[in-house]
Amino acid sequence: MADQSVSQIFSAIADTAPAVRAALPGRRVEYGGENPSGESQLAADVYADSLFKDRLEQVDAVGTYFSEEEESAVAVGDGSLTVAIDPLDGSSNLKSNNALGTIVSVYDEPLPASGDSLIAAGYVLYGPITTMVVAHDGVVTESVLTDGNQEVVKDDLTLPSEPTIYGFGGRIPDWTPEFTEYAREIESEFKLRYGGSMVGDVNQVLTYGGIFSYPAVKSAPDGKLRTQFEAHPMAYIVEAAGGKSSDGTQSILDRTPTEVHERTPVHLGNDELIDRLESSL
Ligand code: AFP
Repeated sequence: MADQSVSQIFSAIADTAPAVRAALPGRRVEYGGENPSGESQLAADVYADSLFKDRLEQVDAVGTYFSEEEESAVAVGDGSLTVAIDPLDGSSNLKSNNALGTIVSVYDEPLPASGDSLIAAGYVLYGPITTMVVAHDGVVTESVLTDGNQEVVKDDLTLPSEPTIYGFGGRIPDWTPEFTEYAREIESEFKLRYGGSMVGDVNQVLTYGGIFSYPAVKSAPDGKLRTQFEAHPMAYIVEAAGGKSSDGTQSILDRTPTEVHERTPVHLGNDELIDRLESSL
């Protein structure tokens, strides 16, 4: 039953993603509003949110839709599942025409909820091609999405065992001394890949092996990224692909936020690099 529900949810995401992508060129302008995290919204953020909500409303298993762009949950049906979504993550990349994505979490509890309540998570990457990565039951699959078509290209995606890249967010002067020291070591061993969109940056880690961090910074001790909408789902995916996640001390999936738009430091990647990070912080 859960398998069928998860597959219906991600079919709905795959069906909607081409329309979201097609709408981007005309929606690079500011919408005039702010999301609940205080960030200004682009017309594309608001439009993507409405497209996903309308489509997920048609999936029987979904009872609640909770978007990063909205203050509170929206009841969309009688189903027992909650879909949390960041409809357009990295939307500031739209101005410079760089990668962006959609992040989707499927919880079997109302939010705020612990990462243990996730039953699936996935993302769409709007890169040169549109791909969708979905984690469920410990298996990660990658598909290529073209209009109306979903072609699985990897049916058991795992993190490469020899990591080669890293991507760290936040301004270097804002990093803590402990994270700065860790970063200096990592910089001497691996190649920098950072694009400012979590989906694009984590996708690179899944492709090449390595580590993505958006650490606690002096001005924002809880980091920048949202637990329910960004950190939990990406941690779920990376752990299902054989890697590790950490908020600096524990798996991100062990975190239960007290409010839905709460933030957390995020570290995702190969086991050895996350272990080293936790002993450095
Ligand atoms: P936007 O959606 O405002 O572009 O933010 C994207 C994001 O939440 C996440 O996708 C990135 O990893 C992170 O912020 C990038 O933050 P910096 O701009 O500080 O590098």
